[in-house]
Order: sequence, then C-alpha cells, then structure tokens
Amino acid sequence: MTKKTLLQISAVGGAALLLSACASIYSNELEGEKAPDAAATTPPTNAATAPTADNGLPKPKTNPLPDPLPPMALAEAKEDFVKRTSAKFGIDPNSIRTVLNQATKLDSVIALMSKPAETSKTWAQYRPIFITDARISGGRKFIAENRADLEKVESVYGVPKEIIVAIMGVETGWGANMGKTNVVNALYTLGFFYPRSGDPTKADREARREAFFRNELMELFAMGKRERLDITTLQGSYAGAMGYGQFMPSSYMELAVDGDGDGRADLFRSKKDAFASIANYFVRRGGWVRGGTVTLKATKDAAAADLTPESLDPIYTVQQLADKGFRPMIPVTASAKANVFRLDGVSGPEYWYSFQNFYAITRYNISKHYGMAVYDLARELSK
Ligand SMILES: [Ca+2]
Repeated sequence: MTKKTLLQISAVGGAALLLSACASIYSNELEGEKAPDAAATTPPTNAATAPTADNGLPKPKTNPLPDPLPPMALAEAKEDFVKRTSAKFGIDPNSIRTVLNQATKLDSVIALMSKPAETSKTWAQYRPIFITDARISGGRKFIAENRADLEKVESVYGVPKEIIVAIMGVETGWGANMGKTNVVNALYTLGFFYPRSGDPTKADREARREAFFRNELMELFAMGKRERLDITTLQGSYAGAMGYGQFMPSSYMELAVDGDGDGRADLFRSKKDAFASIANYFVRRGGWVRGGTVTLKATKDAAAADLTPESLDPIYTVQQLADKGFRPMIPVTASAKANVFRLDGVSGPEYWYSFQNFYAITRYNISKHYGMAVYDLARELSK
C-alpha cells in the first residue's frame, strides 16, 4: 500500500492534545495526559508504572528513568556535577562551574511541574481541541512552502511528510512557539530542585525524575560543545525541550542530524535539520517502518474483555489479537505485530490497532491520544 493510502485508510475518530509551550516530556502513560511538557523526549515511564502485558507474552519495552542520585548538599551536588560533566565530555570544569553558578532556580518551572495532571480527557473531548481548522490549514500551507525539502527527507527516511509536519504543528506550531524558558535554568531547576509532593508512593519516581533532568543538563553542556552553541542563551520549554521538534538535550545529542549540509544540527533555525532529525527520531527511537500501517480500527467481540493494562507496544500478532476478540476492519496479515487500545469517541468506545508505526509516534510522547492526534492530523494534511 502506498503511504497515502495508509494515512487515509481509516475513518478515525480524532485526537487532541493541548500544546503547552513545549513538547512532552513524559507523558502520563496511556490515560493521563497532563499537558505535554517536553517533547522529543519521551522520558520514560519507570518500571513501576509502565504498562505490562497480561499473559505470558513478551512484555512491552520500558525505558526506565535513571536511578536516584545519592543525597548531597547543594554545593556538593553542583561540584559533583561539574566533575562528572567535565570528565564525561571533556569540557573545562571552570566553564561548567561558571554556568552552573549563574543558573537560576525558576519558581515558575517548579509550579508548572508541580501542577496536578489534568483530569483525563476522553478522545471525544480531546480531538476538537487538537485538530482545528487553523492547524489543518496551517499544516497544509507549511507543506506547500516546504514540499521539496520534506519530500527529500521522506524519501531518505521513509517517514511521510504529513507525519513530520503534524509533529511540528503539535509541538511548536511550526516553530512559532518553541518555548521561552532559559533552558539552562529550566534544567538546573528540575535537576537540582525537582519538586517533591511529599507522597511516599511518589518519592522514588520524583527522585528519578530529578536524576533524569540533571542528566539532561549534562547533555546540554555536551550539546553546546558539539554544536558550538552558547547554551546560556538557549530557550525552550519549561522542561528543557528545544527547537522546532522540541528535543530534549539527550535526544538532540543522540538523534539530531544535519539536514542542510552545513555541518551542524541546528534545530532552532534550520527547518531542514528539523525535518531530518524528526524523521531520524521516528526511525531510530520508534522503529518506523517505511510504508507500514500506522493504525486500523478494530471490532471487538461482544464477549471479549478489554486488554488491561493497555499497552501500545506491538507485542501480539494479529492472530493473537483475533483470538482475544479484536479483529481489524480490513484484512491484515495474521503474523503482523500489533496491540489494541481503546478510545472513547463521540459514538462510544472504539478499538484501534497500534502497529509499529503507531508505537513509533508515541515514542515522541507516550500517549495513545497523542499518537492518534498526530495520525489524524497527518491524515487531514494528506487530503
Ligand atoms: Ca545543519
């Protein structure tokens, strides 16, 4: 099947996601969706909260948060950071110390990170927030203006231009809203002063998230060195996500690529770099399959139980899912790998297959609503 066919295949329900200034950082698993924070970051649910398979079949992949850091006084923690960052990336410790000593703890960042997760919206509530006429027309215009560059990236990576453009639209309105928070300050705040709720059941996760952000700050120093950027001037989301596609520093280091041939990956100013980097993210982080199906609507046998807990990881064969009572509305090879998730649409429950390429979209933000929103917007853009 061609890509266009695949995008058009299903009569989807839509999806919606509210864009906060940035992309999302970790997302609240499958249902929660607090407003997205940092995007291409997909930081990880940790093992305690990650969805698990229910029956002896392979377990979904998890991407655990780092171990908590040993307790240290602030001055000691900062010096430890300087030493480790310097040793790991070969950066002059004094330059790191200077930046760190000038960094500011931002109460606004603490407040945003402490905000309770939004109550879960249903798909029916979500979609109209997310898929708007303005976003559809803006996306079509953006494609028209960048068609040749987008098609070049599409041919190299196999990721449809509509998917790349949908991601950029969701994350930053095609660059109009890349975030206005100083990235060093954001990551310093979350990496050294990550807010604690006081809830003992959340303590471990909060400590791990602090370690995650401190590591992102380390990666930011490495990024400054490699890309020859003054990191103290960079702006992004309150969680430290940057540029057109809202990459966290570690994703920037691992997955950003030079799309315009000037020798640097500049996701702040180069659309060509952003297109290639987003596509590279899909392929390398999500295992995007060129020409592969994203999602298909499924029917559910009356007697079939919902798959709980839900997972988007394509760990079942289509035959195994059929045995559980879920059948695709158009025939699919029985050995194809997928999972099934539920959306609560305007007409009630809907069941959808998550194939590898749906899973890939959700590596950007681990959320079925995010995945469906991007898919649905891409489908609109392909018309
Ligand atoms: Ca470049």
